[in-house]
Amino acid sequence: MTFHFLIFLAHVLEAVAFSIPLLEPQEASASKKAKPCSGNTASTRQRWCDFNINTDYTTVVPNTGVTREYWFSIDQITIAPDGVPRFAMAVNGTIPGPTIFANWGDELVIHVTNHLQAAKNGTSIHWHGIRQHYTNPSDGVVSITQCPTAPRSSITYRWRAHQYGSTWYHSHIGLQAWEGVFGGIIINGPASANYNVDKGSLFLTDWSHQTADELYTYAQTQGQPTLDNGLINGTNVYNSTGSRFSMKVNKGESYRLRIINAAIDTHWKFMIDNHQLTVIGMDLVPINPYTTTFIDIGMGQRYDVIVIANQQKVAKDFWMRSIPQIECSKNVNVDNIKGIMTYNNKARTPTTSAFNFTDSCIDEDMSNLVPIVTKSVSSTEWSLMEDVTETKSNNLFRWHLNTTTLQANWEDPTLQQIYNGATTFAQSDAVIQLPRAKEWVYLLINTTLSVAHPIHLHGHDFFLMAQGKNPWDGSTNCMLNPPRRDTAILESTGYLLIAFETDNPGAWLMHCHIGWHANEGFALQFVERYSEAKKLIDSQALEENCASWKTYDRSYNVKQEDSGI
Ligand SMILES: *[C@@H]1O[C@H](CO)[C@@H](O)[C@H](O)[C@H]1NC(C)=O
Ligand SMILES: *[C@@H]1O[C@H](CO)[C@@H](O)[C@H](O)[C@H]1NC(C)=O
Ligand SMILES: *[C@@H]1O[C@H](CO)[C@@H](O)[C@H](O)[C@H]1NC(C)=O
Ligand SMILES: *[C@@H]1O[C@H](CO)[C@@H](O)[C@H](O)[C@H]1NC(C)=O
Ligand SMILES: *[C@@H]1O[C@H](CO)[C@@H](O)[C@H](O)[C@H]1NC(C)=O
Ligand SMILES: *[C@@H]1O[C@H](CO)[C@@H](O)[C@H](O)[C@H]1NC(C)=O
Ligand SMILES: *[C@@H]1O[C@H](CO)[C@@H](O)[C@H](O)[C@H]1NC(C)=O
Ligand SMILES: [Cu+2]
Repeated sequence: MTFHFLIFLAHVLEAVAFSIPLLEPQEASASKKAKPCSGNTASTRQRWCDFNINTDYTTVVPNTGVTREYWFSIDQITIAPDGVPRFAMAVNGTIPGPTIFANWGDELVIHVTNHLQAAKNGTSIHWHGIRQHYTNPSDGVVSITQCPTAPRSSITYRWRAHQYGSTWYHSHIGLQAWEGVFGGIIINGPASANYNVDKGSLFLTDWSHQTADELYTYAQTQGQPTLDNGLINGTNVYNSTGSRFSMKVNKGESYRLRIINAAIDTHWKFMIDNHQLTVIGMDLVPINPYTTTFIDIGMGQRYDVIVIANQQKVAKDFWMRSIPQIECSKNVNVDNIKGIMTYNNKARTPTTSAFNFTDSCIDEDMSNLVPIVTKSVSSTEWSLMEDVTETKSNNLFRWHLNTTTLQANWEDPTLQQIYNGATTFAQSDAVIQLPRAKEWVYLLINTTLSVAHPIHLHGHDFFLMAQGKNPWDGSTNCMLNPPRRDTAILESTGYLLIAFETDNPGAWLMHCHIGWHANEGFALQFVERYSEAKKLIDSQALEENCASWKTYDRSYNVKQEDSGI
């Protein structure tokens, strides 16, 4: 109770300070004349116009008055990122797709047109990590917030950049994200340390010469397939073909890299030989900077790092290494997923050595991940426990949370069911209802199996309360300012305790970000504040998109062969 009162007080204070409180959507869009904002400079990164790195972005958002509109075409292509040609799917023909750039507070409108008619694939785009505060219908997850968007049809997503930092968008149907349908999102705002140059997104992906859809049969029957290769920002070498990613730096300058793990089933350690990395953010949460020789990055996670080019006396060319951790990843090109950071104009083959590391699939140390904007967790109103198991039925692997494996229907998304007034959901929809506002949910996930899983929650940054190997002794992080993010690792034979507040009505998926596992049912959904969620639905847009999919499906008889997400 005391806690709720404090939160209320904080809102009022901020409203006085900035006159732009963000409590409910009506107030968020209540327009005040927008001022042009010049952002910050290399030596004032903590500032952002009238705001700064300490501004609580969960309650305050700059009113920029700017709407950024993008048009995406989802295409089928042949591509040879490592010299070996392959069929792929991509946004506007490139892997990664075009980057979305915005400023903190901008409105985004993105129109997506499906051109996957030959593959007969529906599509959707999910804006990973974007809070979608009161815009759940734009979350872009088939079977949950929409039907698949049919070939030759379009869909429009609208959301506001309430957070800032680095993230990505990707398809959220079947394995399409890992056929190449993804790209970066950069939302400019303050940063917790200074740097000279923003180098943009740096995607770490695994890659195979067969498509993910082709490998899925093996994944379902035999388990984890061995992948051929990995790419750094969409390129690498394989058997002396292809070309390496290279990045030019000038001595004495500092560079920001926005590192994203977009792999289907690879946990990376990332490092640049001889250079320290200063980590300034995880997912979309700015943190107190800390320095390390490498980062552990799980699927779906992001780290913002600053590299200072101060090793020119050691060499002119350095390896950038993306190293699959063999405890949980299988790759035939483990030692050669590399790019080059060069102080020259043209990169030459480096002779530098890697920092020492121990192979493992774990998160960065929790004690290093201290958010700048301090937030506290309250004691729980909802304690949920989910154990993770795997079974074979009809000879195919399925993942279960508390014995439930998600099997949702493309043509009957949760939001449609809610709009139609459904009060109960099928067991196979794996719904947990959270009917009341401003309550705290604690969710413990644990497993006896020796497989690690990156757990991703939509619509919220959760608080990381406990994480490690079984048995859990019951202790948790301090309630004051634990790490906050949208994806965290459930270690093999381990546990993960996360907490979040019911502050965002909608149908929100929580799932493992390993592509195979999500397809095999490792997911559940929270229906948060049902009656308010219902009011957010644009039934005409939802129904038109579903109608065009159903018409397409009747003509082409498309088979749904996965969990539906
Ligand atoms: C993507 O392609 C579409 C259609 O060809 C084009 O209109 C649009 O400008 C492109 N978008 C970007 C961000 O490159
Ligand atoms: C997309 O097309 C591929 C290749 O035709 C197919 O294997 C896959 O199942 C389709 N995926 C979806 C989500 O329809
Ligand atoms: C990676 O590719 C994206 C998209 O093409 C580009 O915006 C970005 O600058 C590249 N990253 C680096 C570090 O070069
Ligand atoms: C790679 O090169 C080796 C040695 O030249 C050759 O045996 C092998 O077949 C090649 N692999 C592929 C996939 O091209
Ligand atoms: C890695 O460890 C070995 C053995 O302890 C040591 O000789 C070597 O210098 C270390 N390498 C680096 C880059 O720290
Ligand atoms: C999961 O199962 C456990 C053990 O049966 C039970 O205590 C718990 O409430 C279940 N969790 C949910 C979210 O249903
Ligand atoms: C998960 O944790 C709970 C609470 O500590 C414990 O009772 C349960 O046995 C654990 N389950 C697994 C699969 O480790
Ligand atoms: Cu998993």
